[in-house]
Formats: sequence, structure tokens, C-alpha cells
Amino acid sequence: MKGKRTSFVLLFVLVLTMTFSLTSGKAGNLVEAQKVPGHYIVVLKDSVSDPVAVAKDIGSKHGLGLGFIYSHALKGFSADIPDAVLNKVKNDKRVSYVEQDQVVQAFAASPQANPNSNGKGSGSSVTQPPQRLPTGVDRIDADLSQTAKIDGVDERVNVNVAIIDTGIDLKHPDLNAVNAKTCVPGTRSANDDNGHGTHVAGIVGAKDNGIGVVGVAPGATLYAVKVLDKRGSGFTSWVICGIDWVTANASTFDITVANMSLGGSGSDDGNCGLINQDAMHQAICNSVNSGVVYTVAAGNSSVDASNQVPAAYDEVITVSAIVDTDGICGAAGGGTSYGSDDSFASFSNYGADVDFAAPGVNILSTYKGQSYATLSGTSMASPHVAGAAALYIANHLGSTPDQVKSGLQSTALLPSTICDHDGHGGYNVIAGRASGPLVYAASP
Ligand SMILES: [Ca+2]
Ligand SMILES: [Ca+2]
Ligand SMILES: [Ca+2]
Ligand SMILES: [Ca+2]
Repeated sequence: MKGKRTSFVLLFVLVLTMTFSLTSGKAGNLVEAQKVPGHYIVVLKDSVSDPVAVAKDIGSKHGLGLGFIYSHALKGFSADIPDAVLNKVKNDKRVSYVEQDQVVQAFAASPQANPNSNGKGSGSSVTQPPQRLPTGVDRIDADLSQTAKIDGVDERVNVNVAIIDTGIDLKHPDLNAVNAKTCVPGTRSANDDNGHGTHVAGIVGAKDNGIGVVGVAPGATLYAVKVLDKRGSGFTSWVICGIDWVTANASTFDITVANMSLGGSGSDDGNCGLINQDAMHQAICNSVNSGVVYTVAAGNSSVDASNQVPAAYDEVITVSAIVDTDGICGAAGGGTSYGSDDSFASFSNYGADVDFAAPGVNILSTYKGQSYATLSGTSMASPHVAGAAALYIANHLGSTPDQVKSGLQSTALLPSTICDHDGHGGYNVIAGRASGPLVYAASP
């Protein structure tokens, strides 16, 4: 048994090494599906009452190397399955379907050098810069929200948000982070060894404490759920482990929002994955039904988001990215390599699956090593909407995910060049790219 587990981990290391060289494009570009040889997600029928016992039984019967066992968002497990027994597993009466595992990736580019970023640094002695209002938080007007109450005094928005990502820097003084769960083999906590998840977390809820940055929902409790490794890569089987944890613990910890700034290739069958045998879709549908709002990045491949998951799923809130360089509308800020101020970001996915747009270029936020960094990607856009959802929930306790989405839609601004007196307002679209209205965080 121990030997099997070791070979299971070694396989992942090997596959990660192989796949990373293929996917290291700019801004987390990932269009083609990258299946993992020999590794599968086995989804059990709903009629199975004890998925742990059934997973172990099927595993020992066929000599499988078991990975995760899922019991809440989904009944099933991940496993190494030799070709010789694959059909036997598929034909087991307790099995609904077997899906090949696939690579998923964080949707952000590498960090740029930032004057506030201290690069490495560990321990709590890192000097913290004075607090700045990030342009994205300003642009969606969280600075005008009575609930966010951004005034340099550290009151906290009492909403709990799961960050399903590379983890969170658990020692970062500007974050109210909780070590919740790691689904990455070889790691012992959800501490962030990449930086991406810490950046996403800060956009949602960096504290209004006078240092560093401030998030859309300042001081919100951020549950670190680690499903991507130090390179920002992972597998569908790891992501489902994270969704399963959120679903199992949502009511205990009152987690009402989950952000996923990641994805892979796939599509929406309109039936929660039961037709196209998509276990992540099934897991997300069950998790949303349990009352958790999912905000997800549209992806950075300049394609229709219907080709990427979870972006394509109708049950989630899908977010595209705009460029904003000055925190206000009016297109008077400086330009970027991803487009001019107040325009749709050139890398962003688009299309009918996109629900909202939010700032996603040159975003300043928290980073690993108790530092700060500037990143670009739809990864940065999605947590602006997660933060707005948290503010909405703080004012409308007990809202269902559908109510949160329609509440945010009722105040969002359609793309346009009109700029209001608060410096809010729409943005210019790239012709032919439906990109969702700009999320608005000021109104309850
Ligand atoms: Ca503002
Ligand atoms: Ca405050
Ligand atoms: Ca702060
Ligand atoms: Ca602007």
C-alpha cells in the first residue's frame, strides 16, 4: 500500500514536470485539454451511501492507487487505474462514470517588479508600506461602500470567503487568513508557495489597517484551500478535493463565497456534467445548491469562455477583465501592453458565459513572503466580484447564490464610454467580444 502511494506521488511529479513546459504561456494561457495518462476521477452513483467504503473496496479489488475520496460535493474518488482494469472499474455497478484527470492552471501572468514588493522575505519582520487604495478597488467603488467602510480603521466585513487557489500566505499581516485545507500532495498546509492565491485573497479582503493595500471587502475571513502547487498548476482531481472541502464545511464555518481564479479546457452540458461526464461541474452544482456563491475567472486565452471550465458553467459567476490604470472612468489613465485605460483586456476570454467584468490588469495586492506585487489576468478580476458578493451578502444575510448574482447585476454598469461624477462608469469593448457589465461594489 505504501509503495502504491509513493508511485502515485511520483507520477504526479513526473506529469507536472512534463505538462508545465507545455503550458507556461503568458498570463496563464490554456486552451487545449491536457489529460493525465493513467489517472482518473471515478464518480459513484448517488445511491451509494458510504463512498469511503466503496472507494476502498473498488481500490483493493483492482489494485488501484487511491488518491482523494470525495463525500460531499460528489461521491467518488481519484485513482491511478491501469489500462487492464479500466473497463472493469467502469462496469462496476456502483460507478456512475470514470473521467480522465486533466491539468488546471492559475489564470495570471508572472508578477512584475513593484516598488512595494520586497521580493522574498520571510518571518514577520518584513517592513510594511503605508496603505494604498488599489486602482481596481477604487474603480468598482468599494471605496464608496458604507459596508466596506474604507477609512484606515480596521473594522472587518463579517463574511467568510474560500480562496480555492495556491493557498494564502498565512502569516501576511494584511490578511485575515485561515489555514483550511491542502489538496496538493507533498504539502502540509494551505500556506502559499506560489503567490497567486495570496494576491487573489488580498483583492477580496485585504485589511483596512493602514498598511499595504485594502481589499473590496476589508478584513473578510479568507479560508485558504490549496489546490494548485508552487508553479500554479494542478489537476481537476485536486480542485474537486477543494470544492468537496468547501461543501463539507460551508455550513460549519458559514462560508458563503468561493473564488476560483483557475481553470482548464472543457464545456457546459447544461446538465451539471451528468451528460458529458464532468465531475468538477457536478461538484460545483452541488456546492452552489448548498448555498455557496462561486466567482470564477473567465480565462486568459482571448477565446470564448465556453471552452474553459469552470468559466463555462452557468451555475457560477464568470468574470472577464478590463484595463484600468487610474481607478476612475474617463479613459485618461496610462496605457498598458494589454490595452488602453478603460478598455476590455486583450487577453481576457469573453462571450455569453461571462457575467461581469472587473479590473484585471496591473493590479496591486498582497503576495507571498508578507509582501506585495502587481499581477495581471482574469485571476485578478474574479476576486473583485467575490469581494462585491461578500459586501452584498453582508447586507442581505441568507441570500441564495442566484439572489447574490441578480443583486449584483441590478447595479452593474453596461460597457459604455459614459463616465459619472464618482469616476465610475463603463468601459470600451473590443468589437465582437461580449464581456459582461462592470461590477459595482458601492451599493448594498
Ligand atoms: Ca472610487
Ligand atoms: Ca474601515
Ligand atoms: Ca491594509
Ligand atoms: Ca480609468
